[in-house]
Amino acid sequence: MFQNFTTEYFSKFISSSYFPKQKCLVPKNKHVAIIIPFRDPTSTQDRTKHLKWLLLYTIPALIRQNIHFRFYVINQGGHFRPFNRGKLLNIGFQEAANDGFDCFFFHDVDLVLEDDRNLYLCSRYPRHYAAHIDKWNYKPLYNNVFGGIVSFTKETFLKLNGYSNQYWGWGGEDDDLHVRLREVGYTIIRPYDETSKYKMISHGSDKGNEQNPRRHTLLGTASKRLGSDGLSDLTYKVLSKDFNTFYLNITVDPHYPITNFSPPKIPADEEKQNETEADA
Ligand SMILES: [Mn+2]
Repeated sequence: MFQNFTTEYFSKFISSSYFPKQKCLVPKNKHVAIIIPFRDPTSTQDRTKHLKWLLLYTIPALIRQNIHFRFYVINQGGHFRPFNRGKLLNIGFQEAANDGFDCFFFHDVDLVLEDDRNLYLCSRYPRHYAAHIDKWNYKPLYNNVFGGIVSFTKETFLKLNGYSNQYWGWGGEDDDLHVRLREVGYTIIRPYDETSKYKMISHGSDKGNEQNPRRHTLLGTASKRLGSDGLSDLTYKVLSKDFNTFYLNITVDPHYPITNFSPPKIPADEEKQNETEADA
């Protein structure tokens, strides 16, 4: 899988971060944390393969861009609950900010950049990177689409109070973030079309990440929740932290609220564990 990496590349990754040799030309926001929300419920390890492909293509590109970076893979552990992309990204932000990173990419595992000129850097404005994807003919799926990959400086992400923590299951958290963006006074900025192109690794829908039936209702109150729902009320438990050669793997329990509404269906054998989880 990693046959393209030379020994020199490996030796650069001893602390699972890459530090450029040359003095970086970018004066600030040069410590880039790439945060990947993750869980692999497939028997065929599909999501794990996606992660390897992503790293295989993206790491050499970032090295060529002379960027100091680290991949944070935030793996949803604990009881098998609906996936919560937004909350995992908040957790990744928190962990990476604690480690001193000041530029954050919130990055899906199945999007691979096509062009080295697509620089992984933060500007003072939040940017949406994943508007031009092969699957959608390299056109934004809708006007205000803000999913897939976005970049933020620490200051800006804090202003938005991060993502909402309340979207359990597929959908809505990215549009909620866009509402926050507008509330704070930003508009969507995208890198130049020609270079910011992505391939999406094709996949089916994941078990435990079924469409969240509450997402439209939640979206209706997005601006009201900005101050109270996000980084400010984020709770989670780190279950394990493993420094792999190419990324930091953090497995977390994202504290699924036991008093929750009607969640998307969970397989029956997982349902039995419900009563033990009162630590939310
Ligand atoms: Mn996908």
